[in-house]
Amino acid sequence: MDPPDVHETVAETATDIGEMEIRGAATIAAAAARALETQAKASHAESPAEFRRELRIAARRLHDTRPTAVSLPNALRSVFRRMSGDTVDELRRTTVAGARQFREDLDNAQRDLGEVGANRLRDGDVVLFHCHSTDALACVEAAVEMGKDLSAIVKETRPRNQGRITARALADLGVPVTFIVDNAAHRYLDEADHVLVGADSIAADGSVVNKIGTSGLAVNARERGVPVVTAAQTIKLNPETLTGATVEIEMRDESEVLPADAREELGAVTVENPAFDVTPPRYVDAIVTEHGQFPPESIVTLIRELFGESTGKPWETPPED
Ligand code: RUB
Repeated sequence: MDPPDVHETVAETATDIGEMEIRGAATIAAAAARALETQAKASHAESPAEFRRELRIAARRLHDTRPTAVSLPNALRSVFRRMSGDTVDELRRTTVAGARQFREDLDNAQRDLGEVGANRLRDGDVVLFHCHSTDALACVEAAVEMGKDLSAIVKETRPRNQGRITARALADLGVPVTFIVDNAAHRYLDEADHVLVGADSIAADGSVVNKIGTSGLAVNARERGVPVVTAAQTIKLNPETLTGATVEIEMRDESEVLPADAREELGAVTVENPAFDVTPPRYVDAIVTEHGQFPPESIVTLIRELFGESTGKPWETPPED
């Protein structure tokens, strides 16, 4: 049960993120910022302290939905950083403006990284995709706009089948798609010129946390000599990590893996459903961001430049104060 101060839009957004109606790191970040904006607009707080408290409760509700995509705490932190003022009206105005600015920056970053990533793709290339990443698709969209003919191999991405969303989006861009089950990826790597994936979190050592199956794909791609490119705007950089090992990997419900009857037939076995995995930096060739493309080893410098010491979680301050 949500506290009465949490606006219904915040509660609905949090539920939708948890249930993956809203999914993908960039989309989650934008939705969280929008929800804080709604909370700020609708607030009846009678004092600045009460306003801040409401925002903290809302942010905490949003934060506790999915643990892996760092874009979510980065989005919340960004809105809190821009919230300022000595009156409720000022706080409201700066929060609303901050949330809007954040979303605009997100769109611009995706567009800019798309252009950077598109320059890696040559006319006639075949690109292999895992899961559904709007950052990865932005690279293809920009390449298509540049007049390049690409084709795609898309992995189904069990258990949630995000590959279907990617296949549809690519087809809409006019890119011919071959859709494969996950287990066929190794065979099709021989036909691919690039593996292009997104990220939920990138650790300071350049480890890429992304949809489960990314690491196996990257290891196989390295063995076949196919470059692995991660498209990730800098909101995906995780300022609180040294290696991806410290990022919490979300474990989701077993019902996503097996329908109830099949689960019952299996009987006394454990079913696990990790949503993400960590690809060590040695299997990643380039990380494409809105600031250019980087080898994984130089991500630490970018994190220092962009985040400095700002890694706190303002929404964790007790709401009572
Ligand atoms: C989505 C996923 C995507 C990243 C990047 O996982 O792993 O590759 O979030 O997406 P889920 P984007 O479907 O479990 O959320 O580039 O759109 O931010």
